[in-house]
Amino acid sequence: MVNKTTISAPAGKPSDVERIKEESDFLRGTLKEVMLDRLSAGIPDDDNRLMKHHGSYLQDDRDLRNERQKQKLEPAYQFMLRVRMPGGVSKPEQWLVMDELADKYGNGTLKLTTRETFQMHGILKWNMKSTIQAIHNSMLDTIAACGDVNRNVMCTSNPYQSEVHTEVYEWSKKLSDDLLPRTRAYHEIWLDEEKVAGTPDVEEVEPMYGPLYLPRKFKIGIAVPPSNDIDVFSQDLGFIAIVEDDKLVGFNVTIGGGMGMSHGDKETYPQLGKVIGFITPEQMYDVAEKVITIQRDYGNRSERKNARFKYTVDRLGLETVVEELQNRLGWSLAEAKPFHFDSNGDRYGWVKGVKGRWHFTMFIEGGRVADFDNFKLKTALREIAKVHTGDFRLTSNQNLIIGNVTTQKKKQISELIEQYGLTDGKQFSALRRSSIACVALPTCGLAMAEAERYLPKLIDKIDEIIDENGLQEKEITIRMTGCPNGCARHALGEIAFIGKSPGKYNMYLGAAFDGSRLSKIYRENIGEEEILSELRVLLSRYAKERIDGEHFGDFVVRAGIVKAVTDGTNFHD
Ligand code: SRM
Ligand code: SF4
Repeated sequence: MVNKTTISAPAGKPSDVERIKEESDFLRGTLKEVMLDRLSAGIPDDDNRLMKHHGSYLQDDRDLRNERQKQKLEPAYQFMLRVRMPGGVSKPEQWLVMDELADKYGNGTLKLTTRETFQMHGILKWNMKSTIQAIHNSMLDTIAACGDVNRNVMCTSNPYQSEVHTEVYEWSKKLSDDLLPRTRAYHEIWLDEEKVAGTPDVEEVEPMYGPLYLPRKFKIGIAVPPSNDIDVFSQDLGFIAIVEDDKLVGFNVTIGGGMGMSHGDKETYPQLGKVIGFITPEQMYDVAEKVITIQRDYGNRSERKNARFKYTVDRLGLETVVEELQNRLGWSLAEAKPFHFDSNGDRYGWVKGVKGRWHFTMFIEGGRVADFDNFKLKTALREIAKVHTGDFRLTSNQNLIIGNVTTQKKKQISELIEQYGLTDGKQFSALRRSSIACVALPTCGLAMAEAERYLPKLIDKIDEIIDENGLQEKEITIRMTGCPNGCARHALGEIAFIGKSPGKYNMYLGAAFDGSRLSKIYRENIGEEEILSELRVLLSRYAKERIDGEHFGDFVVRAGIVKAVTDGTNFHD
């Protein structure tokens, strides 16, 4: 083992969340009881912390906050619920369940998230158990979708395009299942399983996590080059599939990526994961388990803002962490193999994959599935799910693939696509097709400004500049978040906006189109007018001065408009 005197967790009083986990009896707390309490639609803070490990958060409708305060009512409490769905793959029957639950218990919409899963909003406390049970009956669950554990494992979408994609999807599923917490708390609280813990002969243990779980959330993603759709360098632990002679031979491993930061706090920053070596597929679980235990043992349990694995890696040093990993494994990683990414976006429209199956990638703006006034998106997808015999794949860019369509079914599905005006995005600018926005207001309690509700309107105006400069077909990634937590992976958008206060954003530029370089702050605290006037100058320069095939992010760096950031520790310089 690495010399213990040189490697340790930061000293300091454990954060309150550590106490809550410790006292929780393996994530039970008093959740069972408080969910039955009809006096309030909310739950106490301690239980809400535990609730995250069950895939949910208590929120309130922020659009109603002031009015309810004036009326001396408690906030309009409601729950957000996130599904664990590795690789984003859902069967049509599961889609129909989610669609129905959103109407029956949620706010009538579904959010396709940046980690390839469903979120529902607006669920009242008294409906939570029925909702979770219905999800469970559809063979999905919400275990560990949030909380201080490993989250939904992502993998590059379009798994049916080649046998390799199918194989990689299977690995992501296996990893997600094998890394689940072992506590039966979820089954007892939501699924009425009888309590085992505390009974005389049964001692509950968490062999990998231990009773305190991890210091913070932990995220894993698997990319299949040339697509870096899952932004592998933003993951705590990433795997890059290496394919030789059409066969999956293994994965390069990356560690220490992450996007979150706080405004004005230089101790926090987004970071890119670093490639540390190559492993075979069979070694994947071992590597994941050992990396997680390193974070369990050495992560910061005192200061949650610095508790992510990226800070552990930066504090201990990459070499030390790799040495510790190899000591724990008892073997060394092989040298990393060459790979090449060309984009972190999605490829739209119909594509024919292996076994003659078809896949249609459609653009879903902001990942919001709803019935809008002139666009019945939710109904359309329900009608497709009723006849579809393949699957749905939620992408990490908040889009949707109607996957694995047989040639016989293609005609029927194409007709529904046309009938409801579903879109491969081709009628929009390539910039709009390359946009992502986090949820933000009205449900996210941390939002400082709008994102999902505002970005489409801002893009309407940016599109005018795009048209003036003949850039309609230029894919430029644009991302907006309502706060610096980075849920839309802003630091990897060629143009990015981070909410500061209502209507005001920090503007970032210069990330690489393939997700391998971070963006850099360009303007602080600006509103729409300034955003547009800045973009007018930048996009016009890009139109005139770019070299052949040059992406916008590369252009702004080459032109000296912003500095290149390849290491998050320089993010604020
Ligand atoms: Fe996130 C917290 C939404 C992907 C970094 N995120 C939240 C919460 C739960 C707010 C809260 O803690 O009260 C948001 C719920 C809003 C709502 O009303 O639904 C929220 N995050 C989302 C989603 C739904 C955004 C979206 O529009 O798609 C994404 C759900 C993913 C999923 O299915 O699991 C989502 N969040 C991400 C990502 C992107 C990713 O993982 O690829 C990141 C950046 C990557 C990373 O983790 O470094 C991200 N979310 C955060 C953070 C900052 C963590 C940090 O390192 O500091 C927070 C705040 C926190 O944990 O304290 C956060
Ligand atoms: Fe909420 Fe901030 Fe995440 Fe947006 S980035 S969903 S505002 S936590």
